[in-house]
Parts: sequence; C-alpha cells; structure tokens
Amino acid sequence: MGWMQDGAWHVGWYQPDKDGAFQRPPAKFRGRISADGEFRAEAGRYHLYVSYACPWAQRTLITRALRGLSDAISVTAVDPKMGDDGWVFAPDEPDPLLGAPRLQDVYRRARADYTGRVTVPVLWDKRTNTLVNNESREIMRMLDTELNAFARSPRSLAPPHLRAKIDETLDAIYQPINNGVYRAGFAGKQEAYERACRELFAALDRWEQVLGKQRYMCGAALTEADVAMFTTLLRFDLVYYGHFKCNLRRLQDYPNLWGFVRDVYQTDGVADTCRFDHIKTHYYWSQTTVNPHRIVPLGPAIDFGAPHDRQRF
Ligand SMILES: N[C@@H](CCC(=O)N[C@@H](CS)C(=O)NCC(=O)O)C(=O)O
Repeated sequence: MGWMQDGAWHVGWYQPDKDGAFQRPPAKFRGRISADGEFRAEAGRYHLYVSYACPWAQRTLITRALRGLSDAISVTAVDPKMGDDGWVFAPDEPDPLLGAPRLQDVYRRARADYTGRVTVPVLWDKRTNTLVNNESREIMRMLDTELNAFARSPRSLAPPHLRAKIDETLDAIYQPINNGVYRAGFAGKQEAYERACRELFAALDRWEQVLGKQRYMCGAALTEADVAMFTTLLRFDLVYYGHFKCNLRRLQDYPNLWGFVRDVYQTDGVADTCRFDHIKTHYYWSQTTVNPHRIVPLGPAIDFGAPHDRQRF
C-alpha cells in the first residue's frame, strides 16, 4: 500500500485525520468518453483495469456484464494481494497493454509526475495511451450512456426518466454505506469508528424498510443504484462484519437486504464478477494496519445462490 508524489512511489497507509476519521481523497483522472470529445465513443478503444476484490471496481465489471459490453471493452484484473508496491499484476494475468509489472507504472505512463493514490478501477484509452478516468461512479455512467451504441443489452442502468432518482440514491448511500464500511474499518479513534458504524446501521435499517416494499433501490427496475448497493453488501458478512468491525448486525439478519443481494447475485452475468477468494484475500492479507498477521479466515460460508422470492414485487 502506498501513494505517488510527483511520480515517485511512497510506501504507507492512509493516515486518519486529527479526529481519527478516514478521509477518502477525490479521484484525480476525470476525463469523459463522449460522441465528439477527446475520448470518442468507440468499441475496442477502452480497457478496464480492475480488482475482483474491490467494490468500486466491481461496479464497472457489473455494468459491462449487464449491458453486454464485453466485446467492446477489454479487462485486466490485478492480483488481490496488495503489498508495499500497491496493486501488481499476477503472472497468470499480466498487463496486456503496457507489460507493466505494477499498476503504479500504468499511472506513471499516463502522467509521469502523478501525485495521488493508485486505485482501481481505471478506464484506459488504448488509442492515446492514457488514463481517462479512475472514479467508479463516473465510469459506470459512461459505459452505460456513452457506449450505449455498442451494448448488446438494450436495458440501460441509468435510463433518463430515472436518472435524478438514481443520482439521489447514489449520493444517499455513498457516505453512510459504500464509504461507511471503510470509515468504520479505517477509523483511528473509538469515536470515529462508533459514528461511522452507527450511521452505517441506521442507513441499512432504512433501506431494509424500502426494500420490503419494492424489488430494487429505485423501484421496479435494476439500476446503477442497485449495482452500487450490491457490491458493498456482497462483502458485508465476508469481510466488513469481522475485519472492519461492522458487527451490530450481519447482512443475513436483514431479510430484505439479504434477499436483495441474492436477487442481484443471481441476475445473469453478475455471479461471474464475484470472486470471494479475491475479496477475502485482498482485505485480510493486504490491510496490515487492521490485520497485522495477514491471517485470512476460513469462513463464513454463505449461500448466495439460495432462492430469494423477490419476483413477488
Ligand atoms: N473513488 C474511487 C475509489 C477507488 C478505491 O479506493 N479503490 C481501492 C480498492 S477497493 C484502491 O484501489 N485502493 C488503493 C489505495 O487507496 O491506495 C472509485 O470509486 O473509483
């Protein structure tokens, strides 16, 4: 784990702020694919660097799968073990574009004097050999809307009539839930942990009610908001409950949230993006400030394939 300062790599972990709170720095590459701009919408031009362990990266993998964009966008997954060099490529899945040994080399190729974190997902432009965007929410939206012409599935995850509601939902779940588990897990002081943990469970309690009345986060259709909720909840009992101390309740103690996760998991194309070995290995092995002996637990065994009955809505 580390970060780059003027193109040079520094080993080190996130430092909490003076109150012990985890602060996630904003992503630095915010380019956009569009019909007529610098990054034209074209099939075969873009590549995703992802980690199967990462909930933010999995958002982009699910969008690619559900929209039928696998022929239009290529993908490489990094090794789940993130040590002193940050994300690296495994021998069995080398970087096919630049032959880079580490993801930091990919960032350096895009900007030699880059300062910031080296995160996944990365949307890479093969034509100009540069990094377009490293913010998952923006990548999800670009794949869905700007590459729509190349999508084999016609069902948008951000249809115009629902977009305001989707954006409002993505905003609402980001701080308490998606980032909330990290705020609890990476807190440096008791108060900061408790605040994050209480906000997280208060938000889960609210969404448990909502998902008792409708199938998906924004109503009857599966959207980006479901993708974003799903990738956090998928990891909940596997890692956040134990490793990040989000343990007031298990996900499986929430009948509607648990049914929702099984429902999305069983949607065509989604299970292929779920690698439980990568998820557990990444968090428990890599995050040595939280788990210094790198011991990866054997359990829990969770049956994501169990029937869910959410078609009733
Ligand atoms: N805002 C980014 C966050 C991405 C992110 O933090 N990814 C994690 C993996 S789950 C990462 O690559 N961390 C490495 C680091 O922070 O150094 C997004 O949503 O795309």
